Amino acid sequence: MRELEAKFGVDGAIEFEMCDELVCCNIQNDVCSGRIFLHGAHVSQFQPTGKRPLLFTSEQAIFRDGTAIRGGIPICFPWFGSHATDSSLPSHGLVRQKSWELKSVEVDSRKSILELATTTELFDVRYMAEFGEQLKVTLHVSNSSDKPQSFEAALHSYFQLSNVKDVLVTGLESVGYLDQLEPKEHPPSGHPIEFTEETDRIYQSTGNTITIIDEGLGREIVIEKSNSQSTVVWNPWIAKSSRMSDFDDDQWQNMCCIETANIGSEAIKLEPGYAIEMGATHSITESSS
Ligand code: TA6
Repeated sequence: MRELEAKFGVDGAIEFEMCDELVCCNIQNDVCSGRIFLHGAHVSQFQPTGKRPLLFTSEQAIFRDGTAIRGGIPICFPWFGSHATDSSLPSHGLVRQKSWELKSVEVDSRKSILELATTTELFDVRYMAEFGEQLKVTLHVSNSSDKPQSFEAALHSYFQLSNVKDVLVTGLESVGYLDQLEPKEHPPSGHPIEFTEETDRIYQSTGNTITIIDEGLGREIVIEKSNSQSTVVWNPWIAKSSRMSDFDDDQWQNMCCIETANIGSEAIKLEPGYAIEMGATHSITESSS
């Protein structure tokens, strides 16, 4: 950690500490604070100055090698969900449980930009996290092999809510979806999403901006995607929460995931040496009331 502090540390702006077994970087500037782990390049906190935290991180989250952090923004890559052919491989890919290398830090009074990198057998991966008035995260994937390669990716963002039963999610009213729990394809619902049970949906062919309307906290969370054609909406509800050891039984009430992704039929195929970026800009608008 001393090497990180010497190379990247900025007193009061970029500081490193251990969280259990993992190294995290605490970010502070005039407009926000945040936290990112080298483990999984995992953003776990973002809070605009004077506003409530944007992201949900489980109070039971585990911070150690080989375990994905429950909450924040896990990076799912190069596959989403279970591996297509090898059930022994981890859910949601390899990189959220890897230690990434911090490549660069750029700070000024209103913006802190960190770039991290990792590799897999077939890809070079970079991740830019920009902590400012908004939280902007960008995944850059390049095919480092000598053959065309396909991958899935998702920024599996967990958002802090007053109560999931009281929020509305707009932006997907006109998009059909696969209900992963059935599984069954559904036509567009024609209305905002309300959570009344375990919800695990994949919306395809949509780059739409998503808004979480949370009257309980008097705010809206806006997720503007870039280069993403899939959106996953998830809440574990009661039964699944009770089966998650790194998640309190009742915490399902205070979160939902809106995931910026390219998965399934929207998986990305890259020619050798080619690259693509996918990202999301997250912002909070406080209701005028
Ligand atoms: O994105 C929704 C989902 O695929 C759910 O099916 C649920 O498994 C969730 O991700 C969390 O997965 P994880 O491997 O982080 O427990």
